Amino acid sequence: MADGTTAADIVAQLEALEREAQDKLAEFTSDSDVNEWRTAYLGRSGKVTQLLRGLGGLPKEERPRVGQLANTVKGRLAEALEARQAAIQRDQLAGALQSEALDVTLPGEPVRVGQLHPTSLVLNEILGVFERLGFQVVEGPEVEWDRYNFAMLNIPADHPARDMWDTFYVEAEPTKSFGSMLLRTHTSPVQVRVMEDTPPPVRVVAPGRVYRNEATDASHEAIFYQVEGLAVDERTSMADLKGVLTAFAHDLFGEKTRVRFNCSYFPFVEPGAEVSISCHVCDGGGCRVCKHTGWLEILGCGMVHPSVLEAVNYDPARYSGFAFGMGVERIAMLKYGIDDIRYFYSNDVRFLQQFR
Ligand code: FA5
Repeated sequence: MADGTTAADIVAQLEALEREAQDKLAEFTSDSDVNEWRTAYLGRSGKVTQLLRGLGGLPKEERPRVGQLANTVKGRLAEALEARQAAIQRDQLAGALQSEALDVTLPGEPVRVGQLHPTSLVLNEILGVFERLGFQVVEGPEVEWDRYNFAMLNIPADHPARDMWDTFYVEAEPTKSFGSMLLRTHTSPVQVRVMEDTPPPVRVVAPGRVYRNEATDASHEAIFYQVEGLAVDERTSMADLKGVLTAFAHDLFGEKTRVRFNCSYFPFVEPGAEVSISCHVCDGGGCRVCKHTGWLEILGCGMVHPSVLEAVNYDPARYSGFAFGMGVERIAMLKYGIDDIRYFYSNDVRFLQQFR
């Protein structure tokens, strides 16, 4: 050979190269190290290839043997590379499994479960009492016609009683028979809708949201809930009204609760009354909650006015009925001892979570 390199030299170099390559490979722990190694030893201009270039200088008969050995070395290095890559992947997986290990026996994060709003809780309770007394639950629209909210309830246009229920009007063309469109101020229009659609006898309760153009304070909201009640039949009397509302008060506030009926005025009933219950805080003795009267007002009621019966084509000579309307939040305030109605809709979860 021109530079004096013999086949034995090349074989020795090949063996040294293999040892060096195997030693380095064994130390690698990452894919990027391995890739560099592949280029350095097995790549096109890698060390093994360079060594093989020297083959050309060997005598012809020695070249196949040395060439074969070189290929064997190349093959072994390729195998070692594969084995190392597999080992690296195994190690990485084992590491990940350990660091991301999940203890399935640990208690989980509690899921936050919602709950019913105090208004819904009390509303359900109120409806439950009346359902047991044989009343059916019905609903009416919140956006209502003047005809149902006022006119058919014996409150004609310009009647001063309208001042009691100032509301928000909807921009819609008033019609001759239905008048303007507005947000209902009470659930009483549902009385009219039910009687228009159903021949007597009727016995219904109508829950729902009502609206008033009203400055809010501790006992007044501009949007709140009412439950309306209506019972019409032959010979329905004030005694039935008193019996039903007394049973209701006893069911909701306890048997010991005393119930008081005071004269009051609503254009759609005659006679009209306001119902109060004995204060559950002081048991009627007088305290801050009942403003030292011993009584708490819960609703308005009365015997359905004959003009209302006539307006829905019920014969007032044959049929009579009673009606009542209560504020749901006010009842919830009494039941739970809440002293400001504005807590209900201020979205304070700390307040809402107290009621189940
Ligand atoms: C009425 O709304 C009549 N429709 C009730 C009625 C029905 C009388 C059937 C006769 C026959 P009043 O405006 O008083 O009446 O309201 C009834 C109840 O709603 C009140 O007793 C009170 O509990 C509640 N309420 C009234 N205004 C508010 C308000 N701004 N915020 C919260 N609750 C209210």
